[in-house]
Amino acid sequence: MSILLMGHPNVGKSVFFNRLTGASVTESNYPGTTIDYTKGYMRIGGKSVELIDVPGTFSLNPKDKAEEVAVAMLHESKDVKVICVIDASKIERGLFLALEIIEQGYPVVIALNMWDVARDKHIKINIDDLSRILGVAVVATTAISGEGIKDLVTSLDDARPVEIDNIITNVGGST
Ligand SMILES: Nc1nc2c(ncn2[C@@H]2O[C@H](COP(=O)(O)OP(=O)(O)OP(=O)(O)O)[C@@H](O)[C@H]2O)c(=O)[nH]1
Ligand SMILES: [Mg+2]
Repeated sequence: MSILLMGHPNVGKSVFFNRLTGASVTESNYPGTTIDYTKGYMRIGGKSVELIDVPGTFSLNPKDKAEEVAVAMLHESKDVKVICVIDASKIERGLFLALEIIEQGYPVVIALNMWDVARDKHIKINIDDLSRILGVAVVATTAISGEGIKDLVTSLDDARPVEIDNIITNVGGST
């Protein structure tokens, strides 16, 4: 199994990666490109699992080479779970990507990162509602301080594919 760190550019994916991985980290070129990515190992429940710091992408509809690599890495990985890192202070932009990844059937957990920034800006996000509607774990994180990282890792265990129809039903409210 591999865990992919995915999200927009500059949301904190590499800070997560550095916190989660140990010593044996390798940087590689994606085959046939000049795009770099980093791979290492993290521990989940005593097991060592591959973690990949995927190049930043705004959507699964690639607009440049780095985004093409990000999407290819997602599609080529077998038995994968995705940590979708979102800038909590610009949440609606990041949610679009998270929904795309969920819609393609990948098990996802969402890190609402930059939680310190969102807090300073008095941005209010109802995490429980968001998690209930999407059917995935949503964890507030501040990657630079480590806040929320442990909960995020714990939540990976239970990550499962979600039917997009269920999300649509949840958004519409119960009838
Ligand atoms: N305030 C705050 N800053 C953060 C947090 N997480 C990351 N940063 C900072 O945000 C900047 C971007 O972090 P990176 O980890 O490089 O972001 P990235 O998603 O890997 O960016 P790309 O590799 O360019 O896609 C750095 O200056 C980090 O120190 C956070 O939770 N709070
Ligand atoms: Mg990075």
